[in-house]
Amino acid sequence: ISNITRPKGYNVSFHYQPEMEKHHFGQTHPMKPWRLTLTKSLVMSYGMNFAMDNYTPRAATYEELRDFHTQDYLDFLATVAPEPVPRDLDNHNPDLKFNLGGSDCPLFEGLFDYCSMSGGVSLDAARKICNKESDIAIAWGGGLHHAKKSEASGFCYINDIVLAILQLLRHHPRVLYIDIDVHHGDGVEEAFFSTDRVMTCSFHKYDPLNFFPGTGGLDDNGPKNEHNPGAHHAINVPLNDGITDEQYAWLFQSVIGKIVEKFRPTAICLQCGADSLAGDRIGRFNLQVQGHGACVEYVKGLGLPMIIFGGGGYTPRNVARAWAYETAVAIGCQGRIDPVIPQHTVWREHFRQESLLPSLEQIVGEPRQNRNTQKRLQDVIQHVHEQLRFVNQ
Ligand code: ZL4
Ligand code: CA
Ligand code: ZN
Repeated sequence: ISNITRPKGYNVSFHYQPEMEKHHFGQTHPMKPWRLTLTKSLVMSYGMNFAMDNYTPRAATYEELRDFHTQDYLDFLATVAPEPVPRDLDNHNPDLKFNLGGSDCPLFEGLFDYCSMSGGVSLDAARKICNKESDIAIAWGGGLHHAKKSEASGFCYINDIVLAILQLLRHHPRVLYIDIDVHHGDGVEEAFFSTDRVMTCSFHKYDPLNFFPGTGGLDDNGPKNEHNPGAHHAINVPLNDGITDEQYAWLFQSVIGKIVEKFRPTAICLQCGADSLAGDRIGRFNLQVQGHGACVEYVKGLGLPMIIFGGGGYTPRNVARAWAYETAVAIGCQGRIDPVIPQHTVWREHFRQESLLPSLEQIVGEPRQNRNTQKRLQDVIQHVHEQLRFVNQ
């Protein structure tokens, strides 16, 4: 018998497309869509599915994808064949058109289906927020924040977040986008660069020469031309390796608290990339499930309609931990779930590597050295507060 019950007074919906997890970027590629299977399995083994409305969304249509992406890009994405990689006479790979076919954004079997399903999941979440059937809509299969209107980038081909925000803007005057993936949310920032109806705020590891994508410095706040309405509507929180739960939670709350006070969003989109967790294959931070989840708790506490997206996350068992915990936060049952991962989780063996009683919340692994000084974080907060002086809704 499950101790998980439906939350009183609000609705949580879970948007999940099981076909997504069957796609593979390639044997050793860090992006593993089966982390979604692991997440869903954990969510269900706790019985959380009984406390939410569950949807299996249809894929986004070509027309829906066209709301952001260009026709020539979509046509190419829809028809390009994965194998064999054709070479021209100079031995160049002509598929690197639109940045497709390299090691970050490979061509694989069913690529277009995978992309349109990710778009479909996030659009479905946005529709449930617009028609007020959901207060919190969860789309772990979305969150692909690097995709540009005419270009693939950093494991992302279709920007499902931009599509979802465009949908929200049909009903909401102001949308706040928050991004806790360890990478800069450049694609979303760029898409809404010139509007004051969307404010974007990304927290990320910043090292222009050594860490992807190299953008998102403290002074990157939108168009420099004061007459452009998008000026001051891009907020960036650049960080160094090893940031801890305590520092991150403090930073997150001071920055987001001030943004909400000044910008007064009517809906929030939260990208929860799990590569900001400790022990990630690509990320460099020291966040635990608690610290990552505290961001979701804080945003939920603002009481605004919200979409929760997935994103990065390259140590699958930790991705599943964080996203299952954050699903519990959305439902409001995080205090009532057993910290020991249930026996009947399909993927128990992935957790078993760590201990006989693997914990949902405890990430096992060597922490990184913390390179974030308190002084630097204070300067970051000060700068953000200064930017927001120009914003008045
Ligand atoms: C891999 O092992 O920094 C891709 C990518 C494929 C398989 C075998 C190929 C080996 C790490 C990454 C060659 C890999 C060379 N395979 C990758 C500048 C780079 C050029 C490509 O979380 N090489 C590019 C993108 C980032 C770069 C991060 C984060 C997405 C998100 C949202 C995207 N690209 C240097 C790297 C591997 C691979 C191993 C890899 N790629 C790590 N970081 C990148 O924000 C979903
Ligand atoms: Ca980020
Ligand atoms: Zn990332």
